[in-house]
Parts: sequence; C-alpha cells; structure tokens
Amino acid sequence: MGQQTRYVFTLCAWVILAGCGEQAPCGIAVRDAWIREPPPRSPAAGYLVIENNCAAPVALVGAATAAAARTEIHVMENNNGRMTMDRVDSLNIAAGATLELKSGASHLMLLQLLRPLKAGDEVELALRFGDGSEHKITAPVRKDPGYAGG
Ligand SMILES: [Cu+2]
Repeated sequence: MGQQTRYVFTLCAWVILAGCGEQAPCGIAVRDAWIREPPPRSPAAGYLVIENNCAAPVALVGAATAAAARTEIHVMENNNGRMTMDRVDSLNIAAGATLELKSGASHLMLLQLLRPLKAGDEVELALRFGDGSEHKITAPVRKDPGYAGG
C-alpha cells in the first residue's frame, strides 16, 4: 500500500467511524434475564447480560421492579477467603463490552419482596443507565439447583 493510498484509507475509516458515532444511537442490549426463585422470606437475586454496543462506556446505575420494595446492584467480594456481597452504586461497561450478571459475581438483589416469587412467574424490571436511558425487561423466575451463592 503506497503512502497516499494509506492516507486516503485512514481518512475514510475516520470519516465512517465519526459518522457512525453521530448517527447511530448508542445501543445497549439486555438479554438472558432471569431471577432465582428465592427461599421463603428471602431476597431474590436477578441475573442478566448487558451488551454495550456504544463507542463510549456506559454504566448501569439502578434497577427497579414493582415486585420488590428495593432493588440493589451487588457485587461479590472475596474477603480473606470469605465471599461477601456488597452494594454498589453502579457497574461500568466499557465500550463494546459485555457484562454478565451471574451467580457468584455481580447481580441484582430484589429486597423486601412485595409478593412471593415462584418458578414460572415473570417479573418486570426497569434498568437505568448513566446515559439517561431506561430499559424495561421481563425476567422469568426459575429454580436453580446448582446455586453457588450470590
Ligand atoms: Cu446480593
């Protein structure tokens, strides 16, 4: 590739990237959401996958559902060999990255359930992101025989 060709190629790529950034709305996709059927009078953990198809990082900053008085974002931490759950204000998702909220890692915690959640139920969840967008999803409640905590 000659010097001039390379220059033109680079310029075109730059223009295409810049154009996409302006025209295409930033895409956040949420999939594979589910909630573990909790033991009686216990909070319920929610899991899902968030894809950030944007050219900029985005953060999950909150979640809410009519099924629980409070929904928190939790992370699992290893404190001297003991796994503990901590509430965090947000979870960052780098540009183009996928964040998996799963057992033993980050998850949603539905606290003070306003109705019992049984396998087969469906729960509406609203996820709020740092860019101001809100995603409404439906998460089925499932039993999880292989529960690993969190
Ligand atoms: Cu938790």
